[in-house]
Amino acid sequence: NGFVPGGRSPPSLPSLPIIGSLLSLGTDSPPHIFFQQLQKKYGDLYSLMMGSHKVLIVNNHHHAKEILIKKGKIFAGRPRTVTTDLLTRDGKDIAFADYSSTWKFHRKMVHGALCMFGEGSVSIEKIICREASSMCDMLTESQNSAVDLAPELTRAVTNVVCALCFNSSYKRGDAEFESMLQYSQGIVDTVAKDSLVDIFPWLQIFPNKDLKILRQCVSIRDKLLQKKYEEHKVDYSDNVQRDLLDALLRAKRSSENNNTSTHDVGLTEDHVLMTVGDIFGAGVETTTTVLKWSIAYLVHNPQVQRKIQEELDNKTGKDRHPQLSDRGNLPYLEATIREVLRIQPVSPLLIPHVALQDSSVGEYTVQKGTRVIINLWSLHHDEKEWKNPELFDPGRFLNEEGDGLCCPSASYLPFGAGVRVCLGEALAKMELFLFLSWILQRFTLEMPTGQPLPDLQGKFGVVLQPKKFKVTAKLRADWENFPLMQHC
Ligand code: HEM
Ligand code: PLO
Repeated sequence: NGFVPGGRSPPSLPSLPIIGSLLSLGTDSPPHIFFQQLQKKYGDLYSLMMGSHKVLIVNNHHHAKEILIKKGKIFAGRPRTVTTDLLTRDGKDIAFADYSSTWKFHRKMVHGALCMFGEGSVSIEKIICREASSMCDMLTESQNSAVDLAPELTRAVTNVVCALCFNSSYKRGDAEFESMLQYSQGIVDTVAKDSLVDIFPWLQIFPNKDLKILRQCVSIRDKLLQKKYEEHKVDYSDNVQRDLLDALLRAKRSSENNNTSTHDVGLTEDHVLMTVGDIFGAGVETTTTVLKWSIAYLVHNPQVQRKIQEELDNKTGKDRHPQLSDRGNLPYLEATIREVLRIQPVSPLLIPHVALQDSSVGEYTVQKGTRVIINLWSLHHDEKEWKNPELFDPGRFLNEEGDGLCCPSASYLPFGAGVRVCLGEALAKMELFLFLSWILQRFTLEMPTGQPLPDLQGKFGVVLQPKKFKVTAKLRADWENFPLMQHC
């Protein structure tokens, strides 16, 4: 298991509860930057105490890969925290569930259901294109005025994942969608903060206000999930599988009938609800965040936008919409997506891992129960690995000829790696490619006159979100007379 008897412990910060309070009270630096700065003093692998927990902070890719890949199973645990327990009914989901046979079963099932969609009659590609088309119509309507694209981007992304999870979609202005926007933001703002800051009731480090917001938001989310669940139960049939919820219902039924393969994983109604809640939540918040960051960087870098448009004009042309089979022909757009995921990783500290047994990292011993935080921000901004890491430069992902993709450094893990790797990587990449190519084929995104450029400092939370900003979408020359609504 890699345990080195008598080995050394990693450098440790003085055990100060102050670290916890520094993080919670928001020093000038958010946690991922603060942990990156601590490297100067303690090296790139160090430990610290957060309340009663020992936490190992990992800032380089060799150690990160040793943990996630080579010793993936040893470090596959998740900590239990008050906030994630509230969100997931004590870890009955995938992302915040500890390593167990139920977790393994859920992962396999969801993975299977996501793969199956690629082949079904209503393919994921068709669903994404339908949403991209409706989003482009909206952009045409609000042309030349300053708009916050976030709600429409979120609706488009939500509808893709809604089709996958619940076989349904939301129209503009739908009340249920509006309430989803609100509760989801409330959850993103408050959940999992306590995996960094232990709750010391006596110090009031974790604000009770946050817990109150989280409770309210989770309760609204739960009502929505319950409603979808009841609706599905009514017209469920063993013979048709409409979506992920049907797949989960089927698995639950066969586990109840003591079917050999599933009876020991104990699928309860809570498990079904929490797992579909995970995929719905992850499906919406991550992809939307990356689209918002992409737009922020595109308006900061009009030359990048022009280059993507040139590539689109040359390779896809103007008489048809982009499709997934164009992906190989549009390396500059792919490189731009990779660069956005590098410079603003959605999940800058991943989700904390836990050592399930005594083990080691590099030359250091790690005790069972240690929490491990992989600082993806440090990996993606490592000066030894990336030239001018703070510079937004999609070109770094292109080969010398500029006509193919390359990966200039191994210090790049936007979706994590190993047994806990992101389940939605393929889906997210399809969505990012199609939404961005559809928008940029027709529109140029610009700053409204007199408005400041978007702030490129992210808001730290369970996902690293950009602050709100408005842009104008201008139809490109030749598109004014193009017949609208050519669905793919
Ligand atoms: C986990 C990134 C989109 C579902 C993760 C992790 C990262 C990540 C870094 C944590 C890995 C770890 O803790 O080691 C991203 C990025 C996305 C994205 C950058 C978009 C660009 C999605 C989508 C879905 C999804 C669209 C759902 C369809 C999940 C799930 C987990 C996860 C279920 C938990 C896996 C586990 O703990 O076993 N993702 N994700 N993600 N992601 Fe994603
Ligand atoms: C987003 C808000 C939702 O209301 C609930 C939810 C469920 C799953 C979470 C997701 C939130 C945030 C992003 C997470 C995802 C599981 C995996 C993903 C943490 C909290 C990432 C990026 O790791």
